[in-house]
Amino acid sequence: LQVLTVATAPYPDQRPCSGGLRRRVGVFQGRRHYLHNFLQSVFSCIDLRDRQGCTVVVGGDGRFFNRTAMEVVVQMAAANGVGRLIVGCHGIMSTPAVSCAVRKYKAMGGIVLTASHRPGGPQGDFGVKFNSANGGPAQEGVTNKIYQICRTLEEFTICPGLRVDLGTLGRQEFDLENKFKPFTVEMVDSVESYANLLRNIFDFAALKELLSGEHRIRIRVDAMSGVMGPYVRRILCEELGAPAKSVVNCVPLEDFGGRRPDPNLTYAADLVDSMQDGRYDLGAAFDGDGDRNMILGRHGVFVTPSDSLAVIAANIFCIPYFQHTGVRGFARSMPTSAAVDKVAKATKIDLYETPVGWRFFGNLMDAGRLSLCGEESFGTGGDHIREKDGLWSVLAWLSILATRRQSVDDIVKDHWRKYGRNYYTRYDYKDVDLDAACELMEDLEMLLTDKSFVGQRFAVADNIYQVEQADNFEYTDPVDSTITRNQGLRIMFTNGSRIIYRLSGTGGVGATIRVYIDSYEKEDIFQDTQVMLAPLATIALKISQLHVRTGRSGPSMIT
Ligand code: VG1
Ligand code: CO
Repeated sequence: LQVLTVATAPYPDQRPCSGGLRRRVGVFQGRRHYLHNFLQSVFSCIDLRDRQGCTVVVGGDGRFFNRTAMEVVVQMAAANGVGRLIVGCHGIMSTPAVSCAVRKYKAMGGIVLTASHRPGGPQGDFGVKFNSANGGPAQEGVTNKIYQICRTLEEFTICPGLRVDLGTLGRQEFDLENKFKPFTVEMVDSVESYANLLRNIFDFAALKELLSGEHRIRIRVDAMSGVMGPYVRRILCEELGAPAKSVVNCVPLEDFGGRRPDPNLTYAADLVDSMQDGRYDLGAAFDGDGDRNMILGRHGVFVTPSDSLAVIAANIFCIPYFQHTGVRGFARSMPTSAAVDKVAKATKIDLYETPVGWRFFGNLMDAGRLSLCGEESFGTGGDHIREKDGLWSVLAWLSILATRRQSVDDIVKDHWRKYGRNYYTRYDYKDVDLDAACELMEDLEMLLTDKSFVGQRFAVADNIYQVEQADNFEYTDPVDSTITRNQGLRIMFTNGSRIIYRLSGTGGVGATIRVYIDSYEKEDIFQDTQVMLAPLATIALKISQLHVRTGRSGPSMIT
């Protein structure tokens, strides 16, 4: 097979964010060699000596353009000296399964074709994510290097004649010109190796008893027509005995059936509705690539992701894996509620507060300092891989239910009784004018880093909040001492409440402003979240002048 070098012109906008490069499908289709350029930069960023003959894992969430892109990945990997590609059957593999495979096959890295929870289809989004040899999202040094190469790229190499059969399991070999060794593609059953990983973490016999034994509970799991369908069918139904009808939307669709594969109360409303009548004891949904999860209790009672993390932490020894490894540390991203902090304190386990994005957790895990972590954005996971893991989180909850034999609701309420409750909400303002958003953040930083800001009191009705500390969050990695700055504006009040302002790093057009509100109550734990947080929300809007400055009258979404 012929290896071609093709001349190209660089795109200055290919800066990868924490979720890789995410763009409208039209951008990938319409701009000449847009995908090729980015992939070349990914391959070029791997040192030539490391790249020759190495193994790379490729998966995707099955969205529109996945198949086309997969062919390009294979042709370019071959031309760039990769020796072996591990590919999910039909080019489909969840993000956690890719992380698992990178580690299992000792690959140089992984490529995931996904735009996560973003909509799919010809009018939707597509994306390319690059993971490092530890199986986790690439560190900033790597993504910066990719971006630098992107900006000056003049050519890429490709084997245009290479045709791979994505539908047949097993090994396919290709002889390239000027190469001694054939290039091999291994189509693997990624569900099987991922299932095997979970078998070694959880007590499958106990879970099987829970889902299909005499006193079984009923579950409802929505794969949202994303990548998770085959995984939940195989693991929850075939292996753990849940009835077939307990899993829905299990066929991966290119447009996710027109719905957004975003597991929250807004986009997984069908699931919430189907749980209203109390038929199911636990409900769960995933995002397109299977790393995010939402947990619901009977009647659709919502467990916030921050509470989910704290509850798993408090019940961590219901999971056999942690009985063996012990617990090295807990972590949460900075905007995630401080609920898990209370568990860490009570159990005297180290707690890390990191910037948003999973890569910071990966570093701590590699150093043996972290066992369980999570983000408010519907992500939880352990150190078995280096990505958040949706199905792992569901099995973690099932393990807790199997051990405690209580309802989801009672477990959460007991948790609040013991540790107090962090009321938590997030306001998103989408598609805000970029300049307006940046100016808002700059002015806000000036305001709240001024010396006079600390000690100020804000009152709404008879609630008074006094500022204890305010800053622009910065993180020093305890393992390699790298400093990451500018990670969100924080206002911390004397009673432990927090308001955080942050610009999304994964957005497409314009800016998305996120406002996170976290408030701790020791006694008053059974109130409505939005009612409880209303005074802080008012203060958050007042301080930032958010509505005046963005011309909005309310958030685009509340989670
Ligand atoms: C969002 C979430 C963040 C998450 C990231 C990738 O980032 O807030 O917690 O790690 O998406 O998730 P941002 O910068 O838009 O707030 V995924 O499922 O897309 O890999
Ligand atoms: Co995702």
